[in-house]
Amino acid sequence: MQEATYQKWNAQVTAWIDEAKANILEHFHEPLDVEQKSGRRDLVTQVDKENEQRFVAHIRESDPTARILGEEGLGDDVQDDKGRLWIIDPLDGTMNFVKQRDDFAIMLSLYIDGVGQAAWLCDVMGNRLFHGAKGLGVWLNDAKMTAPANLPLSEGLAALSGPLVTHDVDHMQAIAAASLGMRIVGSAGIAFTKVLRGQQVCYISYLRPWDFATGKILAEELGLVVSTVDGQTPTVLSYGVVLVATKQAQKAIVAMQTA
Ligand code: 2AM
Ligand code: CA
Ligand code: CA
Ligand code: CA
Repeated sequence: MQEATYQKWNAQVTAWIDEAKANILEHFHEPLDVEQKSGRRDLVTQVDKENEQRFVAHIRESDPTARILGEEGLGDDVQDDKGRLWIIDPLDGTMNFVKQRDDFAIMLSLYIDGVGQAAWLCDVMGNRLFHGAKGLGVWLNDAKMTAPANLPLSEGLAALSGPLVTHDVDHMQAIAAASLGMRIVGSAGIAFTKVLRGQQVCYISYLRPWDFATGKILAEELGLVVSTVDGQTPTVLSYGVVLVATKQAQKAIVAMQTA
């Protein structure tokens, strides 16, 4: 993406995110309107829906020919990745928001013909906005980020998802044992930020497009790898067990699937 185009989008999307943050903070000390989706651990609140509705309205106005894939279904019915596609997770880590009022994120990204162009990932309570564009680099707020060290799995912390570890899916317990320690944060967005910053060498979870599309653009721009747990390239419309990792950690994790 051209730098001038990115700067234009960055100014707009940052303003949309500030509005979403303000909406979250308005509801912060009140009981939330919480509904279950697929089960008691899969929640949605009015804040998720209000944020998505506002993002969709802003995108419709600023980028009228684009399609929108939003978790709460207020965008379009997207079945392919052709053309301009915005992918939105209006509140990532809803369980954390409901139970902790901490460790949740807002994620938006723009893809064109399946290729990631620009991404915004906001750690709301940490006041950290990770943003960047293909070919231009990644910023944490106003500071340009440098690529994290390419550490092996054995020399770093591994972020895994609770259900995958509990049921030992895809050798998760062996991966945890091979690392320096396991961490579980409960938000895909926040987990991605820790790998971007070099605090953790991998994050592995069962993810849907809006959970990884934004982090993927930022991670790849910093020399990290995003793949399925068996080493395939996920498309922005795929879902399954997806990882973000240093190159060395990714190799070790993929090798453990066939060992
Ligand atoms: P969400 O909060 O936006 O739904 C931990 O639950 C992480 O996995 C969160 O980032 C959450 O995103 C995501 N996730 C993906 N599918 C989920 C599901 N079916 N139930 C709960 N969380 C899910
Ligand atoms: Ca959800
Ligand atoms: Ca999510
Ligand atoms: Ca969400």
